[in-house]
Amino acid sequence: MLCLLSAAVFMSGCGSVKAPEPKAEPLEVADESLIVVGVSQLGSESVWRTANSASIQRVFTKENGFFLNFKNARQKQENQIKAIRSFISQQVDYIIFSPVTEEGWDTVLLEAKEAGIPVILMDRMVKVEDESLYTAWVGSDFQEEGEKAGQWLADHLEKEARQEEEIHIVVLRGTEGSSSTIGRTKGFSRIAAAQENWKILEEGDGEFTTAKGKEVMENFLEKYEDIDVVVSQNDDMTFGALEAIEEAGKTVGTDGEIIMISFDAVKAALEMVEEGIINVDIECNPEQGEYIEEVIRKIEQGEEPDKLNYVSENVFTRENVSDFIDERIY
Ligand code: GYE
Repeated sequence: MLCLLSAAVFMSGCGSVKAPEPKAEPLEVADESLIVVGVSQLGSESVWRTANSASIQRVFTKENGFFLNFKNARQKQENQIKAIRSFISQQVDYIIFSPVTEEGWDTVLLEAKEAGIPVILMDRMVKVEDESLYTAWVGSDFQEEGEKAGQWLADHLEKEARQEEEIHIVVLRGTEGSSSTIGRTKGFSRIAAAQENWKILEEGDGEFTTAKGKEVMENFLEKYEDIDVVVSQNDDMTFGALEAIEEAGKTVGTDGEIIMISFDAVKAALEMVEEGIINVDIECNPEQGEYIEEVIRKIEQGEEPDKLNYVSENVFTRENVSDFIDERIY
């Protein structure tokens, strides 16, 4: 009976409750030769994210042969799902999106696949049963970034002959459930686990924002008298943490009490590396527009693009940073 009912209501097989078919309403694109791309950006929480969006907007222009429909999901997965569904109903040529968290995409990606629209993931990954639900991914090796941070710290402490001392570490994590948080945490923890004298006091959710980074850091400073290292999973949280540390009357950086490790390497942070305020910044490259364009060009030529496309990245300390600051546009 239930089966009959659901069949009648959803006009589909028993047990597979499907969203109603969206009405096809293709975008009015004046120039038929343009490749139409729908982009769902996850938000604008950080300087990195703004640079990532700018990179997309720079590449997917009419002059370059594209029609861009860009939507900002303001950190909400439901907004991203809505955006993707609207791209499907507009019959765009490609869907590009940066998934706010890894889980929960199977259904909407299946809808895109059934509509025959290739999906290119940008920056973060999805966790899906069927890898054919996306065509390609462009982004960073987050676990490697976390390992680079850990390795830098291990080398630094060795240089300072602090291997015998108990090293107290706090970690400011980014958005829960996002690939960047998962990978950076895993990578750093892997290195930390092999160091007998490292003690991770606590990890807190700073949501990749300056305001939250500051709040979590204030909390850590109240709780722990002796913090040696702050690992902050993006520059925005680092900016907030630095304010909290200054207000608590502690010092940071190459000549200070607290070692600051950051991720992203946006210009304002690189300037702090140069000044010795941040000890090391693990670069995460937001300039992904060209990489995605290359994936699309390949598909257009009937070639199969690589499934995983890693962007190139560096590690910045006071020793090498000066050569890179001037060319930084974000
Ligand atoms: O590090 C952070 C942003 O997923 C790599 O998201 C991205 C991260 C980036 O908000 O600043």
